[in-house]
Amino acid sequence: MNIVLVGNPNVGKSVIFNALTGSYVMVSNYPGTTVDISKGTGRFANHKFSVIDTPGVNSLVVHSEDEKVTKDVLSRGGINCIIQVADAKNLKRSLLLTLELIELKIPTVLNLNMSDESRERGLSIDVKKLSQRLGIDVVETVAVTGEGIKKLKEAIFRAKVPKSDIILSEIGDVNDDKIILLKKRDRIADSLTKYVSSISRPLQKRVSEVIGRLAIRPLTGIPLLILTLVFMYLFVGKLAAGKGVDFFENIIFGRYVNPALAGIIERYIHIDIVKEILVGDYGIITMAFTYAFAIILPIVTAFFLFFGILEDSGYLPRLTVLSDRVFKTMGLNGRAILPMILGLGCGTMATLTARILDTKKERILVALLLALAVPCSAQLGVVMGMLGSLSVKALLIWLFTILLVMIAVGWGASKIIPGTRSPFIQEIPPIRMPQIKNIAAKTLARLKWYLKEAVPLFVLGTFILFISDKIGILKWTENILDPVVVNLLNLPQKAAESFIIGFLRRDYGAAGLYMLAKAGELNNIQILVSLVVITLFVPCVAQFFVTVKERGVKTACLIAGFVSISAFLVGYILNLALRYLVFNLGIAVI
Ligand SMILES: Nc1nc2c(ncn2[C@@H]2O[C@H](COP(=O)(O)OP(=O)(O)OP(=O)(O)O)[C@@H](O)[C@H]2O)c(=O)[nH]1
Ligand SMILES: [Mg+2]
Repeated sequence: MNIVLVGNPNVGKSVIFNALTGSYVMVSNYPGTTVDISKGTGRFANHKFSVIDTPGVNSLVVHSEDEKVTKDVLSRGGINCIIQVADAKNLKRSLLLTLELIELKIPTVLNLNMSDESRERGLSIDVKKLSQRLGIDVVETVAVTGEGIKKLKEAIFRAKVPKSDIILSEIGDVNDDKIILLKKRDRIADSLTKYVSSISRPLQKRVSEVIGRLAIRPLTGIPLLILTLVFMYLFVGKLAAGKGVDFFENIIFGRYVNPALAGIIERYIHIDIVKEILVGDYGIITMAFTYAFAIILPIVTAFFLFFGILEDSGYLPRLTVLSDRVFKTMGLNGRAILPMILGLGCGTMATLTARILDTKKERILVALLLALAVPCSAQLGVVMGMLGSLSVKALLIWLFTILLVMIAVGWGASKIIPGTRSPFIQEIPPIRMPQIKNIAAKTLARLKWYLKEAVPLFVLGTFILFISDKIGILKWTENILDPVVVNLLNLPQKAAESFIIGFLRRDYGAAGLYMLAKAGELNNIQILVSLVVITLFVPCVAQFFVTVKERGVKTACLIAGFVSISAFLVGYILNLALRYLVFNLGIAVI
């Protein structure tokens, strides 16, 4: 039996998917979390069924690429049951989609999810009547607590093709400002939404609502954003990248793991070259594992935790409203901030999320800015850790430079790339208390993915360096890069290695600089310049390939080329400026 979950964005489809299949796909409190399908299998009463989770759609008349994914699934055929997951507190909008789904003539179940929130708002839905009118089962659930999931599973086996005589005006008056699909309509006698009785209840001013509103208004929203960033800096940059890394590097690895491994290798391995591959200058243990586990793992763990809380709170969609004006200068609307912020988690995933944007121009612009100016979590953590040991001034210079470059390039590119900017429509979900269970599951899923994706690349990168070093290519490449790295950027020759392996993984490159700085081979200006360059420099291999897949080879290569040149150019200018200020004017800028 093939079941497809369909519904408006952010209504809880993915939570329902997880509940039906027992697996975990990402769940976050903003529309556009799911941008591709996920498949899973579930079992109920000795029946096995396959379930597909889809990106949210507002209508089957699709606008963006993520919506197209859903439409494609629905038109592929072979579906035995559609579960339309709906937000119970937003019934009108849900029923508009139901009307479209009816046309497909596929057995359907209507799932009114989030009924806790609809109850809280004093709404009560006459499920029986609604079910009779539609001719299908209507099941209320609270996906996050599991309430009603059993009933939903039972209903799957009773799924029927809905009645087809329902007309648009039956949906009732659509005067909710959240609904953008229809203009206000007159309520007719038997409107479907009349099955909703609203018990008037004095609306409590909840703290969450107040915070939600404060986050959007510039006067309070900007200080709140700064506060959030400061928290992130303290938690990720100071605590994890400072204390956490110290602990892992010096105590766990330095005192226990490395000596133990060295002892084992000393005892059992007598071939020099193997020893060198494991614990030499470019050794898998000394370099790849130390970078991956001692430096980056504590940082990304902290970042994923912080980020998960941010995602689940419902703050991000509010940030899109706050920043709409800034994004306008870059030919984008505030919605583009979602992929950009997700890029702080992982640029590869974020490049996929650009699908939620409506026009091709916007998707190209976001792919470009993601490749250029948005550091990923691991890289950002290392950068913050290094800047944290310099000064807050250095951190601000780094931030200012990156933002300036982003806005300038965005502005310029939006003038060159043909196409239009779409109007800004953003649905704002309620502020919700993040659930520890989801944050834990999400962080674990991301860490697993990090280990699976990053560690093999770290090992590969280290091995490439090892071989290149042995046969002399490394020195040769460094010499070739000399004019740029040494003359232009005024960095030591060894920094070239970090830029080279930055191709494989951005954080790997940053970790290389971290080690260089720790060894005292970089002065303050050099640290700042190298960090700006590595932040702007090419996206990692994975992100490059995703850009190829989403935007085509030509665009991806153009982006990579442009980004590399800009990175060095900006680094060069910054280096000149900093040196002028420090040496000629004697101003202690850092
Ligand atoms: N209070 C409450 N929150 C819920 C319920 N179901 C889901 N949520 C929350 O709603 C948010 C969205 O859930 P998702 O499962 O990611 O929604 P989705 O429909 O898959 O969203 P997209 O993939 O973006 O279309 C998350 O913060 C969930 O924790 C529910 O029944 N009650
Ligand atoms: Mg989802």
